[in-house]
Amino acid sequence: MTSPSMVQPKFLTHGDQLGVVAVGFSGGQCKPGVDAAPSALIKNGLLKQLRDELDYKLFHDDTVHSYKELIPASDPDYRGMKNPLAVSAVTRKISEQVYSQAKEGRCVLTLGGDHSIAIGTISGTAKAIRERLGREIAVIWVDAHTDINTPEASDSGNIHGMPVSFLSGLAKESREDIFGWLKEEHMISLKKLVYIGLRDVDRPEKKTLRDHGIKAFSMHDIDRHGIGKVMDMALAHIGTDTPIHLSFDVDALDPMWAPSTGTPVRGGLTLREGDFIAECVHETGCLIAMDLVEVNPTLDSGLNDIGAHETVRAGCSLVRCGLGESLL
Ligand SMILES: [Mn+2]
Repeated sequence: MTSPSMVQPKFLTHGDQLGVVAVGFSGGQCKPGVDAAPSALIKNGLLKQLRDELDYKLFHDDTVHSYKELIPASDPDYRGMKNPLAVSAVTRKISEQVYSQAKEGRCVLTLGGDHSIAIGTISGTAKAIRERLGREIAVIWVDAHTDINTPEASDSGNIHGMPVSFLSGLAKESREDIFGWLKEEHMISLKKLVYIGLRDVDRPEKKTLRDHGIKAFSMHDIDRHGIGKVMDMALAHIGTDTPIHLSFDVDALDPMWAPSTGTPVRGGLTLREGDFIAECVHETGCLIAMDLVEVNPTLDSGLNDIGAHETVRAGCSLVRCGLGESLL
């Protein structure tokens, strides 16, 4: 049983409203199937639960967007990036979709899709909150990876490993059709970024974390302090007076709980630790948007789709916790 949240949202004018953007896009990496996640999550009852159990009024166009019309016939590598035109065009469109929901003063849930889509979601909320409240947003990035590679530093060229570098201005590009559309109003500050759950960080990314003093809690920190203390420290870093965008990559969870994802890494969060992170962010009253990404229901550990089903269930649970479900 669940009941509507008692938490008063600090930065939303319509706490009972939820904008939903369903993004069936997988072009930020090479494995097909992550585009099937929104439908799988919705089929598993997620939106119905948010409406019927958590009492949200949903603002959703009842469409899982594939953005086919934005994908060019030819999309050669550029600065080592794969599908640069497609990912840029799609994330630009997502940015507008999320912005148009966030500017109404409602919370925005985006169901991905691979993590490249965060270029769209976070730029959209950053712009809307600047316009509405004159504030910068904080980002809590829950992930096994930092996704902060620059195009030149990336081994794979997959843009789902680069969103934070474009959002923060670490990676720059003047071509309008390859992320040059990202302007000051879309950007975030590395000072207001917090990572949780890290355990597979590339060498150049480690240097970036150190050079910029980025707040990051790896699995080592969670082992040392416990997730309760880590959340206290993470939220203390952001402060109680800052709107929070929660970008949750399901691969932060251990593959035991979420095996069906493109880049699983052992030694991750339990489902309860993941839910706890989302619950804590909700309790702040500062949440203005949440992404759930990298659920890939077509990748499975083998036994009768159990892995895919469990991953979808885990994703639904994370979202419900972020949006106010509590155990008691
Ligand atoms: Mn990620």
